[in-house]
Amino acid sequence: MTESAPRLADLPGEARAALDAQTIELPSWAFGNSGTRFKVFGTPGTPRDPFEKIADAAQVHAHTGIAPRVSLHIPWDLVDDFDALAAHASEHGVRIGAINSNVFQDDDYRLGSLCNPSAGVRRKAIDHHLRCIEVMQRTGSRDLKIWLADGLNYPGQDDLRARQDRLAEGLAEIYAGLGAEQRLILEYKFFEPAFYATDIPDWGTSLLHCLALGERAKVVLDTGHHAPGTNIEFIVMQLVRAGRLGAFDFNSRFYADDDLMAGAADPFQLFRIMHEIVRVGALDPASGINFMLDECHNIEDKIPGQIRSVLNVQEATAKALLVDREALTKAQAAGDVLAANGVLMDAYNTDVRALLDEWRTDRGLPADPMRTFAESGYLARIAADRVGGTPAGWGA
Ligand code: LRH
Ligand code: MN
Ligand code: MN
Repeated sequence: MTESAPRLADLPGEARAALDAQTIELPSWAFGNSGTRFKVFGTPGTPRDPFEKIADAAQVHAHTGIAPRVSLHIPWDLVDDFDALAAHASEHGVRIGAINSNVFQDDDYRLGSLCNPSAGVRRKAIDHHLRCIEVMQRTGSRDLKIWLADGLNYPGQDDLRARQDRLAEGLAEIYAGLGAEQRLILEYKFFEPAFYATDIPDWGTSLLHCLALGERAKVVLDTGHHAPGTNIEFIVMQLVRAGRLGAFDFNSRFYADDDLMAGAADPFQLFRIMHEIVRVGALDPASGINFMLDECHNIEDKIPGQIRSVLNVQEATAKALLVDREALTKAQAAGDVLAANGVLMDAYNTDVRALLDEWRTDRGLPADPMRTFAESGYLARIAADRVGGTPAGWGA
């Protein structure tokens, strides 16, 4: 059945409220230069420091109205004065979100960080996390986000089990350093940079460590961190069910951890994920799930790349909010396979763009954020203004 595109007024009040409550957090590193191991293509006007990254991120929020926070990565975003950075964010209408600890770029971490066989290197990695917690106090951040590049390239290289024990010990010390309102969110990834065994390869391992740590330890699901064909919405459902889904890192992938714009490779998957979220009302910030992007824009302009990603997540959400839950439950209870599937597909195939244009104009935002940003001249302005200094890059 084809129906004309719904308008905002067609959304039930509850769905409208859910849409209004949605926020998406942007990664500071998406605004710096990035690339592959073959080439990093620079963009004129690339931010030279975290202050400029935040100014760019604020453009995304100004045009979409749903991206009010920026995650930092430490030490990539190390500054002398984090109070000043937080104040700068608020002057630009955004605030600082999760603090990502980076323990994968020093030579010391060749054999890992929290899992390293050397007690001295483990100490250094733990201390770095404790310093990240100090940054969180300054910036008012709730989440300490941990992703470790720890792993092995060859069987026998180190003891798999001993590494888990070291990991548990290190995480416990970090968790104990958190403030009462702060959380530790632990990301998994099945491979890369290690190729034989990763120390936190999957949601089960992350969840086991979180369960051992305590209530304020939750799992981060990065949509690019699974083997091809993995049913990600199943993992979402299971973690939400356990009350342990702390955050998403949204991005798209065709092959490995491609970090492309969310919703670009597989918008249907994004819809299925958002359906599991909407189904249990977990879009509400009170549910404690931080919806973040984790992306790199290797060849496209970064700010519009982030705008497009945010819009894609919002579109998938609006479609999930349009699922006729009553009809779905009825079809499922009757064992009507095709009708149940049809209910989901009807929602997915609905064009929600006009509805969301209306949602924006209602709030005094541009109906077409991509166009309005392109016409704003901001990119030309930063290209002219930001001369001199070193452009920030992934890993800089
Ligand atoms: C690892 C990862 C993790 C890092 C980010 C830069 O692949 O997804 O979240 O912090 O990339
Ligand atoms: Mn990630
Ligand atoms: Mn990743």
